[in-house]
Amino acid sequence: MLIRRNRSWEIPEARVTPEHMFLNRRSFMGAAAGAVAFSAVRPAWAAEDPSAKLYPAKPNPAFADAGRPVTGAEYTTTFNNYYEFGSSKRIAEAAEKLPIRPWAIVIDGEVEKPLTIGIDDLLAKVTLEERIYRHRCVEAWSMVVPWTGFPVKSLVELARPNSNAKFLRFETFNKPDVAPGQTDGFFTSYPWPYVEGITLAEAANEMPLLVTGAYGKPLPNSMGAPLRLHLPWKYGFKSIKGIVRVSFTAERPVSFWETLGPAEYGFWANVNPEVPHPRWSQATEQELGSGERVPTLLYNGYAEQVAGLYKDLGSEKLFM
Ligand SMILES: Nc1nc2c(c(=O)[nH]1)N[C@H]1C(S)=C(S)[C@@H](COP(=O)(O)O)O[C@H]1N2
Ligand SMILES: [Mo]
Repeated sequence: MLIRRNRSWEIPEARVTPEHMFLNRRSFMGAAAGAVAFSAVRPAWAAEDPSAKLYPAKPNPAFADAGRPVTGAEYTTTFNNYYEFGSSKRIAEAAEKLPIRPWAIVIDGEVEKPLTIGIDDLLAKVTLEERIYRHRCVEAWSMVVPWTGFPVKSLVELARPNSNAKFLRFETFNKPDVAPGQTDGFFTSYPWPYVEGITLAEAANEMPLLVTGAYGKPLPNSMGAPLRLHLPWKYGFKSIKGIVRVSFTAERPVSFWETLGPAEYGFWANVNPEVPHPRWSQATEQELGSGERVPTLLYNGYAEQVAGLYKDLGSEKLFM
């Protein structure tokens, strides 16, 4: 994402391609070429993962059809936003350097008892299911992915928040030794680690998913292994990857992109085709893979499931 805050924060043009220019046919073909490189790095994708036996998980029939065709894994696993590994979309190989075992997740803040739990112990306490969800990046590209994961609701039950808890704050790893984006020149000034947040009311909704797999296998590193969030009705930057900490808070968390560009990226970030980004329209989106341009839907098509969460919040900036 390109940030326009003030001169000193602007990314030099040579370092990042504005996303709407990036998404031409040629770059989609490039993604397919990237897939070849990806499988060379990890020949038996995820076969050696200790959680491999949990896959494929049972499909949840309520989310078996996203209304659009599933995007090929050769595209979605090699065309990514993961700034920890660089600002280009070709981070899959760099992301392979992130060790995903052992992997501990801290659950703390306004909870009865803070705890630290290993990813495989966490997986033993929840029930994995598959849900096919649309994903709409704020940069106006989109994809459809069969995710495997468990409802955020299950994590809330496990954490037992106290009555002060109003928000969930998610945090990504901070590992400059393996993440070039956290090491390299310009980007070291970014407010690492990547942080995102949702309200406790949003967390109680059926839609938010903590994702551990995709396409019937453990999640590849490029997509945020071993644990990422997916919020299909919000712009993609809310769907934080590489989670190491979930804190229950009384105060609204300030996210990574909100810190960098508060005029462009807000807390709510619900998808709305009628509310343009300050620098481009959000009316349509380009499908990863097919390259087709399709209309963007209110709440990314999930209004029935989530619109009720916002009925008393009319004064908030719900769509940025
Ligand atoms: N930690 C972290 N999480 C992140 C990002 C990131 O740069 N770092 N990018 C976000 C953005 S802008 C999008 S669109 C999605 C992309 O997910 P994908 O690469 O699996 O398609 O991840 C989100 N989660
Ligand atoms: Mo995004």
